[in-house]
Amino acid sequence: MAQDLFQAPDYYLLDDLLTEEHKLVRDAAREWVKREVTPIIEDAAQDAKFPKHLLNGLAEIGAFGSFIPEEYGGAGLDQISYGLIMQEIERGDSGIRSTASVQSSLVMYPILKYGNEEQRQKYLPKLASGELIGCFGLTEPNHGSNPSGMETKFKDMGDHFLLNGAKLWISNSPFADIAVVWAKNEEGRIHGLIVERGMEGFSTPETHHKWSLRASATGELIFDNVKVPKENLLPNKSGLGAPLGCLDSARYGIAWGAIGAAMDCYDTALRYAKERIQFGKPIASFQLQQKKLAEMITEITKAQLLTWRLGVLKNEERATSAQISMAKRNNVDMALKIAREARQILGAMGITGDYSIMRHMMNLESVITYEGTHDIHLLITGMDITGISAFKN
Ligand code: TGC
Ligand code: FAD
Repeated sequence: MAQDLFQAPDYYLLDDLLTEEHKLVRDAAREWVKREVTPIIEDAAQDAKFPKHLLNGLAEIGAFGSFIPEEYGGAGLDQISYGLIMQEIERGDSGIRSTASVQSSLVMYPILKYGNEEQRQKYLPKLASGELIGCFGLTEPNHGSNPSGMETKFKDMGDHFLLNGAKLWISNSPFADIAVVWAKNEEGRIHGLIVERGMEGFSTPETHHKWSLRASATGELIFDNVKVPKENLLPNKSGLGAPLGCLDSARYGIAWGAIGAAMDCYDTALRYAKERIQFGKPIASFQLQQKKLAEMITEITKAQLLTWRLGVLKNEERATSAQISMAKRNNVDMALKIAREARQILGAMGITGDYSIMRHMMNLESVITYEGTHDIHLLITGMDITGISAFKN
């Protein structure tokens, strides 16, 4: 991998909208990515290995539960700081951001919001420090976009619950210590349960041969008559709205993260275009290449503005699920298109691991699929503006 010369584009002087704390948090994450992620990420992706040694550093920069109150070990930061951390980590790699956003939004968030005090005290400080790593099990082999149809179920056995079923495509599952699992009770109501590694009948086989998110470990969660203690049920919210509420937090982080991947592709392509000589001139002097670069910085700037505003609304607890959905869809689509164009600017060099672009491009194929596919998010906006659900008969 070439030296990390990243310079973040800020065409509309958006730094002026950030507080000193935002900039400190963002710059610490940026430096950490340059120092720890860039030098190893290409090999990790080529070898399809999650670089576990990064977990401590992620905890140190506040990437695990930045918005979780300090009394539970979190950093107690606002939503814009959370977004900026996700942006910087995904500038390095979407898979590393996945680990951080799953831990923060899909494991710590439900324990904070839907758990009781005992559960918060037991799990949150250890999740914040990285002593425990979590995963989130919603998707099943037969139920991806429509989680309401889930088949994983649990039965009340008096002194414990008996859990049966399977989850697929679960980030961090192969090494996670705990899983927040969504399952139906005997009445068909969805609840969250904390399942711990080591419980009999619980296994987490890894999913291999991915061309995307290769530096992230993805796997299954299999429950074969797992005895889950009753105190592991998240008591404060049930129904599909409970897991979907966690997705709001994660989708928000992804909206920021995708900007990071796009910024890296743009910055790499701009530098390359100014240095690469063809026909006796830098390729940056050709109008077609300038058009590509001009469109990229325009789209990045629009996404930055959209997402900053969303962060303000989120801080004020006024952001709607539909607004978050729009930002996730727009920004990931924008980043994927930029990755494809940037790859072309680098010609043949763009397909190598000497540059980050092809890795970002392949990663973004997962990012545009998980946390709700691009199409599902279009339909969420459609439902919001028409009042008619395309999902219901
Ligand atoms: P619908 O009838 O619309 O809603 C059911 C209940 O949920 C409420 N609700 C929400 N609540 C909070 N936040 C949201 N975003 C919500 N959206 C809906 C809704 O008000 C209702 O509440 P109530 O009280 O009336 O029961 O549900 P539906 O079955 O029609 O489905 C709607 C749809 C398709 C939008 C939803 O199922 C959906 O978003 N599907 C996409 C599935 C998805 O995103 N899966 C992600 C899995 S996790 C993941 O990918 C992690 S990757 C992590 C990484 O590596 O970074
Ligand atoms: P499907 O739902 O089968 O969709 C297939 C296609 O049909 C898509 O193009 C979709 O847009 C389209 N489609 C579906 N329904 C409609 C409709 N009503 N109208 C129009 N088009 C429709 N899940 C977790 O629970 N936890 C995780 O940690 C997690 N991590 C993941 C990591 C990776 C690397 C990946 C790739 C996925 C991960 N997922 C995770 C799963 C992810 O959330 C699902 O893949 C996603 O929700 C889509 O489900 P699906 O793949 O089953 O596609």
